[in-house]
Amino acid sequence: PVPSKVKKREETSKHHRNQSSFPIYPHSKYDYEFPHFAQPSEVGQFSLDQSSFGKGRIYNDARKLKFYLPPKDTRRCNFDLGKGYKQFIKKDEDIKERLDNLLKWILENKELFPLNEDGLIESLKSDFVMWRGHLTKILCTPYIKDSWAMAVSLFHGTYFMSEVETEENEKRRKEMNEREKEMTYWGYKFEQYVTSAKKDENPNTSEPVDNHDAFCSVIRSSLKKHQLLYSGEVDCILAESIKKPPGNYVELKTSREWYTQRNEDNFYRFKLIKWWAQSFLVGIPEVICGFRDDDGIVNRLKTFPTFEMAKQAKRYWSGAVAFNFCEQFLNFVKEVVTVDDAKKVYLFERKPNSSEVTFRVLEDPADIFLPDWFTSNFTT
Ligand code: 0WD
Ligand code: CA
Repeated sequence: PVPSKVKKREETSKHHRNQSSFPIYPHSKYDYEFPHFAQPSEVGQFSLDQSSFGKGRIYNDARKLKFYLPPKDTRRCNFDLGKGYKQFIKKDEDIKERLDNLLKWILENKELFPLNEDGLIESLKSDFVMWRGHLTKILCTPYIKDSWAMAVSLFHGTYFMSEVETEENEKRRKEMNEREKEMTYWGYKFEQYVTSAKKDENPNTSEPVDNHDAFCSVIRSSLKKHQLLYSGEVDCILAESIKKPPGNYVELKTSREWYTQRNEDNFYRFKLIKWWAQSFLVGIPEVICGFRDDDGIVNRLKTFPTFEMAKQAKRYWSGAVAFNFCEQFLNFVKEVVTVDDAKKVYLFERKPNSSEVTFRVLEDPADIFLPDWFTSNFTT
């Protein structure tokens, strides 16, 4: 018979070491005390426009940050989100940006990191580097059945994570009909109705919407022992606030008006968790939603304070489960990804509705996402 001590160790290791899959369920596995998550702190800002894509440049400043300028009566707005759709200057989503703009920010801000005599970066002093949106997806995994795939490379002691579009998501994107395409415009048009480049100027809804334009905040935080460096796109800032970023940032959303109790329940169940995770990660205190009808007309705005969302949706999801799942998943990534080599790419995949995250090594050089122009700035 196997001595009980040995058996016990084997059972524990089965769940923690050298496994090719990581479990998502049951929730009870992750239902314990909320893990320590450090107050997100802003360490940089950058802006993007049409010229930032591909080999283009970023602006190491907040030139694309807009001011939040709500209408006088937030219960009767009458915003037509379809206005100007024909003039939409739309990003080509077939071009994959991966981490490029964030890597450009790192190189433009080398002095924030320890350098050697030749000005080469010794270390990023972070375990993980990624977009905020990647962490949002990981956090929501226990409650949202959508597929995702994250590529990971370990380089100079940092795990870089870059999302890869899944087959299902690509299919959904490519098979959008004309109305669905127009609906993706609505969210950007809403931003234009309530923001302005100058705090003393009214929103201008006559100019074309260009979704290449973006303002990104770069954040440092930590989740238990994992140090995190990530960047997220921020919609606007409160003009009159005594708070400093990210405490004065505002996230804008649109959502279909609630016509039935079921509409409202589904909103709290499936949508609010995404909004909560996204804004909580950056420390954005409020999300302002424009409720629209099926013709794309917004009639009212509603503010959702980030710190109340988890309470409001307590019957549907737990922030502790989301964060404990994420913390353990990052442990799993560190166990699996062991070779420090920018050209070695591991893929972590969550298939639609699947109860596990699996991994494999990608062998196609086209999947390498840390470019030579980036890695050549590090000590050897
Ligand atoms: O897979 C991603 N999420 C990637 C995003 C891969 C590579 C690059 N990016 C870019 C985004 O375009 C954005 O400029 O990184 C920047 C920041 O991303 P994030 O803040 O981490 O992304 P996320 O939190 O998912 O989205 C923030 C906003 C969205 O606002 P809503 O209210 O819908 O959550 O960024 C925009 C969008 O306005 N956005 C995009 N816009 C165009 N194409 C995209 C996209 N693929 N993803 C996010
Ligand atoms: Ca938004």
